[in-house]
Amino acid sequence: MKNLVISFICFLGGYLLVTAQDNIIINTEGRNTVSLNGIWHYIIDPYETGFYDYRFKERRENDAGAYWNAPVLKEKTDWTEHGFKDPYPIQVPGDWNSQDRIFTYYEGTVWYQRSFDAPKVKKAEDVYLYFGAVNYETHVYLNGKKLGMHKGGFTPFNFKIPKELLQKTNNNLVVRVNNNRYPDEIPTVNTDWWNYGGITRDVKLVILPETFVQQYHLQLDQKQDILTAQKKKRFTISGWVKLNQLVTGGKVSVQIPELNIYEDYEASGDSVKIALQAKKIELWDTNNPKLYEVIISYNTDVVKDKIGFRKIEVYGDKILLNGRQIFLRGISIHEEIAQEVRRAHSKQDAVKLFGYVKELHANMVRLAHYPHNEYMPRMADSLGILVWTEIPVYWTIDFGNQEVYKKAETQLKEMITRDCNRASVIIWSVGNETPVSDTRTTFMSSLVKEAKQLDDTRLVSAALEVHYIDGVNYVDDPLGAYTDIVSLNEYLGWYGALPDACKTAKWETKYNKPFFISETGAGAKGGFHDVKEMRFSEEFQQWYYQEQIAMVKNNFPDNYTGLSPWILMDFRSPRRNNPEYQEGWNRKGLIDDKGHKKLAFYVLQQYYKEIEEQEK
Ligand code: GCB
Repeated sequence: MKNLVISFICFLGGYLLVTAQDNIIINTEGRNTVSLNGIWHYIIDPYETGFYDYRFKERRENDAGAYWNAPVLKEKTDWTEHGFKDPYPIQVPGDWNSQDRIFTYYEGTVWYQRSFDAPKVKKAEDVYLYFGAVNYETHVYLNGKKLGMHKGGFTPFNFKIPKELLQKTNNNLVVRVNNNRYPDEIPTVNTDWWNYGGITRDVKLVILPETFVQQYHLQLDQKQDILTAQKKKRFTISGWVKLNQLVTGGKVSVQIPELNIYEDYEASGDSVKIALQAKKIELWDTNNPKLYEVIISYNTDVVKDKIGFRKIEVYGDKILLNGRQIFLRGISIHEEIAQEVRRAHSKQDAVKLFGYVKELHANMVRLAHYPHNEYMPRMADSLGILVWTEIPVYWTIDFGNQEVYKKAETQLKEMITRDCNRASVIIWSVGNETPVSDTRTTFMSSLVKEAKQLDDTRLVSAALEVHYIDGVNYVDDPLGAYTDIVSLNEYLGWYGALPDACKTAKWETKYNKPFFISETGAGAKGGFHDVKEMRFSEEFQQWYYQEQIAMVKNNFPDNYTGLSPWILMDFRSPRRNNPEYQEGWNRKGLIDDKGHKKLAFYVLQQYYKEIEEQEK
């Protein structure tokens, strides 16, 4: 037994234990929960009347006009100007835009309400209220009291419900959601995707002992040489377990029964450093996504997870998975079910999206441009699909603003905290197509450093842009000096030239690092056929993919390590208003909004099959 006792304020081999998002409860699926999904009620509140009084001052907690307070009407003469009732039902989880025509273009405040009965708890247990994600700003009230607020549309958050606040029955839960866009938020005002508002992911009560295992990070130790570990049959799994509060004793234990690991640690402070030895580990790989049951406990609190162990690293200009060079056959995905014009949020949605990914013979997905729901990386874990996941630092963020940096950093920490045990996640991306300037490079490189400090078991990247210099497509963005992989979005043949420009294009990168195409794509309206020169025809898109693939095969730098074309499916975008071909959709999907596969799908599929064959 090892007794590694550490205080809660120190760094652990590169892991920063104290973060702004220290209170996120991870792996809620492995917990005792009560779902609050289902039908809620809503009020659309464009003037924010429920929040501000007639002088536009924030309402006091007990103000009867505040929408978090349920109206109490005793006499006939009593009156109210708000209330949550049928016929104003809204489905949670779910974006509001897709639920009723009155919401289609709505951006602003919507109040959500539902009531619930207290779950059965033991005396020494607490109830937490957990949200998978709400876009964008959320204020949460229970029985007239504010539990807290959160900003950021794609990451989880939770609040402890004070014991004295929880009633046996009929607890009145009210959530104010606002999805207005602001220049100093993340993302900012301008995006090429739909700003779906609402409680877009699962909501649940999580029942936990007073002291519980809140977060943990267990991965193969990045410092060990994986081939030596395999040869010598000596692997180290390292990381940490964090409790929700400071303790002065008690036992943290980590068990991986299949590996015969049963280790106890004496707890002190709120964190324990973990180092486990194993003789033989079946490594998690794309063709063998082995997951082990891991049981972590503190005294009576027990949480189970399924974790894969693998090593991802960069060696020169190659990416190695478990010491073996890999080529990323990727595809970019937005969190959307195009056929239903809505955000994706469920396990079934993940099954659907990954079904297409598998059909394409891809081994990697870029989850663009924000952290997707947790079902996605979990499913990727079980299918052996590698994942790039990203924070919505997109285009022209207010890079000079420290407050904005803090918001980006918070989202980065929340993303890493939630997904740091997913073997499939190999790349944290700190942003997309940010315009080069010193201020921006300071901002972005600080995020890269932060990501590395929080987690050294993955690679860090960002999607960069290309510059044309003397007839050469040159990737020299100074941010490339900081990232592990130099990733590039390029649209040669769509924006600017025609696809056959690929034949003579010259490509160079300043960096001797893996060179990855994080985006390439062309628009086509599904079912529209014409000659290949006709923009928006399926034939044009097919031609584009043929030329791009020929280019990367024959005419690309040697450090080319893969691609994640733009994009699996057509997706909604307010920026795409060609009345014939787009109608509010970005049409670069390989699959259209009816689920119909366009010709280009098969071109990419063929390329991926060929690579797969060669790798056998
Ligand atoms: C890009 C962006 C992506 C857009 C895409 C496009 O470079 O990263 O968000 O949707 O181009 O279709 O132009």
